Amino acid sequence: MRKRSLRRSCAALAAVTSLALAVTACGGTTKEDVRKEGGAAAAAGKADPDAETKKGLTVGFLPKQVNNPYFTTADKGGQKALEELGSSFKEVGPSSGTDTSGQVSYVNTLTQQQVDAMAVSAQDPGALCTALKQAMGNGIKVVTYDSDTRADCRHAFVSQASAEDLGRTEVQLLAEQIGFKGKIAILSAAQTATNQNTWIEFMKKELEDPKYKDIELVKVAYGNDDAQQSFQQTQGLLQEYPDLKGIISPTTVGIKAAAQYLSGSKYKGKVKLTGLGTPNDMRTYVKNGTVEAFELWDPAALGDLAARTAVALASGQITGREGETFTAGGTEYTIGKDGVINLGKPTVFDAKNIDSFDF
Ligand code: RAM
Repeated sequence: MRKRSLRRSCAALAAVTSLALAVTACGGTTKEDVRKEGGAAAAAGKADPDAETKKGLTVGFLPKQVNNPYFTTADKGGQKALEELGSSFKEVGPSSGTDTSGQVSYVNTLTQQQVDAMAVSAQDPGALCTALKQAMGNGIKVVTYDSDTRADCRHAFVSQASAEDLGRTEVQLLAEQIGFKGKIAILSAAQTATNQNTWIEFMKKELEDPKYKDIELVKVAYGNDDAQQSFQQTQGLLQEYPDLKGIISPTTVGIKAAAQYLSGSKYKGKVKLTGLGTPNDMRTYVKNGTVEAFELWDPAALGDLAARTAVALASGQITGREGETFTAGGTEYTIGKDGVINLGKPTVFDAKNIDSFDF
């Protein structure tokens, strides 16, 4: 109780003074320390790797979109981990992948409910920052997973895989399928999505290699993680570029809708499609010859690691600083630059292995 009321008075102080001043008064960290040591992690004090894992915590999950099967699977992974650790799970979130103000309201709701930690997949790198900083000012640990915010707006980011690997390998997959020649397009999610935009930057970097000199990226379209819009955007791409050779869709909603469009059109098997999809969504299209290969990580494992990271932060075992280590589900993870924790390597799915996966 005392801790809660201290938190509240510190939060109130943060509201009337500058946050940095309030942090100094409440936690002994100066603005200068925060700047030097890397933002949110520095403000969180010192890690004690031997601290006991706390039980009875509440962790709120806030995905980009609640009615997206990818997040349903991811967040179930988080729920299972929290149950195992003796803590509670809750989930809130918008139904549209482009509702940043909705996400802000949900952050504020979780803060008002005084959760111990929140795991957020951000629709936009900056839009949630004020709300997340207020949450952190109230002692709430903030983990981003799947799609990051700016590094100073959270304690740690649980990343599905190296963003560079993901971006580059999607180009490599498509280039092989189209014989390193022809026009290609990208069908992305929301225009502001941190994760997709980072991957697209790396796709463009990969395309700078002279071996791709005969490939031309003609357009990046946005389907907003909405099935209908993604379907229509695919149709639009083929209308605008009838000689298109391939599409990369780095979103589970986008790739499924694009596959659906292609498989019912004269472009089936001719226009190649790859990107990030779930095996269960894509099985039909691999089997009917629309799609050769695509990739993804295990979304449930991502949610699991996000939950365990949130609990490690709330238990004081880590603060999010580079070099700190913690054990999650029997594996040791080291926090990298800017508080990034990598889940591992993605899997490439094709006709040979797709039936061994069920998610
Ligand atoms: C969609 C979302 C999510 C992304 C996956 C690949 O479900 O945009 O953020 O990680 O696709």
